[in-house]
Amino acid sequence: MNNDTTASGDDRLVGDTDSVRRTSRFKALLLSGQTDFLLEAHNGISARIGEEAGFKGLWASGLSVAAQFGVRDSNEASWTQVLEMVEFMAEATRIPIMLDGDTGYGNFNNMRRLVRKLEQRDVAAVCIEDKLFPKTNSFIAGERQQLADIDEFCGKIKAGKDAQSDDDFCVVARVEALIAGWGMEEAVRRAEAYHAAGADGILIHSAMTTSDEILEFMDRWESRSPVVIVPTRYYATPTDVYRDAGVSMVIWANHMLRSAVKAMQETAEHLFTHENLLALEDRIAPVGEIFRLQGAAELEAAEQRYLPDDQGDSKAMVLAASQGSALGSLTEHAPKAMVEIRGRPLLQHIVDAYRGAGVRDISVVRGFGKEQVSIPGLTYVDNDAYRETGELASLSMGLTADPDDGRDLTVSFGDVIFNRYILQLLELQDEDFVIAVDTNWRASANRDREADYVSCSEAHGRASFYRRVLLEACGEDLHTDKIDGEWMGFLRIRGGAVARLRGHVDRLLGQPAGRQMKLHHLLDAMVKAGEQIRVVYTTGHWLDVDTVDDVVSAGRFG
Ligand code: SPV
Ligand code: MG
Repeated sequence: MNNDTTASGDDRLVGDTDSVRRTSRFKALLLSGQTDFLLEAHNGISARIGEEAGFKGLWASGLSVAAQFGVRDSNEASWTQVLEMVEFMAEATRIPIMLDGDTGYGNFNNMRRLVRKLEQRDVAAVCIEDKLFPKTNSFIAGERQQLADIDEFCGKIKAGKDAQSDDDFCVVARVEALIAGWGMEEAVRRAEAYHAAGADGILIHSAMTTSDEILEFMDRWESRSPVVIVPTRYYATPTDVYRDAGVSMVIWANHMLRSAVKAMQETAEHLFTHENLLALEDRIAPVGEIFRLQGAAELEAAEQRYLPDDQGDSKAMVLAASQGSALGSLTEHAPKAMVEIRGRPLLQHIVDAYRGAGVRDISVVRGFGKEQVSIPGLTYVDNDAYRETGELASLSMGLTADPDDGRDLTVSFGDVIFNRYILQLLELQDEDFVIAVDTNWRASANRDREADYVSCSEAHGRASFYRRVLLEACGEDLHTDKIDGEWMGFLRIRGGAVARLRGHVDRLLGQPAGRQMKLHHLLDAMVKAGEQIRVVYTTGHWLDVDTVDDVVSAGRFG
């Protein structure tokens, strides 16, 4: 092992801790005496995915970065374009990154500049290969490729090492002699020269489908310095073979790009053929997952800290007083609104959707397990009589606590998650009362679950899109012939009409069964009292979380 280094193989340095520089962590990995793995990444999001999977380091592959730009791995992307991409990768992660620096993009002078620029961008290491600029990927006619002059390449390594200001920045020298058909002797001779010139490690590359060459090199090299390998072609070799041979680092060099390409081809083909998103939706990442990977939550928190406290021109009320007993043990101690979906409470997903649509003033009517409903930044109203009362009573308490300040109000339930698209759809209607209705109501009917069915002035169809469809009746047991859809639980009330809503609520609560009434009773009674409730038809984009199956589906909702 090469001992003339500032970092050692100290395990404490290998961990993903913010306090240890990435350069030091990379160097510690290289020198750890164990076999570690770098995953290829080619942009910020693939880098973050690799980090989340648990990798301790990343390989910014020349092939993959070129490919995601849609160009060839022949230095067609300029070095500054590569640099910019690796900067995004470094920004998206905290683990060390080794850039595949091709030939160093020129001579010793370009190499010096490259190292300085990489250090500025917190890239931990660079690997350069002994070929000529512009290089060609090793797997394209490798045997016909020319190799660099040894002395010239050693000068490049020295220049890179002299240029680094962080002692732990690593320069790995890649030997292409086996690829170019120059034989084992030449490979070892070159590795020795590069090691003597100051390279922190040797990457020995092979295009064979077995690892024979690599293992022979390992025998001959006798651990003079750490060895890095790229088993793209000899993928069938069990990883323990590399471990036993003392390989320091294994690079999975292009597998993120290749898996993404396959998935994109399937999606493109599916969409072109079927002109429909339905069968695809469950097979691809939800949009919410993209937001998460982008760090949307952090921005939201920052907005709360730094933006003026603009309450917006509309507000929301979430009715979340019930226990949700159909969820069994999940809601034994915690209310339904706090059941975790993808690591966050259901209510948080709802709040995120409202905030995403610009609604910042959100009140929540809570009841069962109220002390657990404590997401910051919300206004809470308690319905302590949640066991004896229904949704209507909760709404009444919410309205009583709410100053009628002329702003529009959207009422929804604490167990309904939705895309903000639904809110935008409601907002577009310039009416006193608007509800969202799902045309796909048969899915609920088939599952034999309780649902708020609606009958409307016009069934859903091409024509209804252009017409003003009004609610005619709402209830859980409408006759199938009369059903036009399922109410999703959203009621939007224009500012000036909130007082009228209060009037209807009070009137119903005055009736004997009023305190147990649900909101579908309210809608139905409002229509009977002559109110016009505008219906907006849509399909999907929401989920009523009633059962454990729903919780599972919600995990895929996006
Ligand atoms: C890369 O990932 O760009 C590499 C490794 O250089 S290879 O494609 O195997 O040459
Ligand atoms: Mg490459």
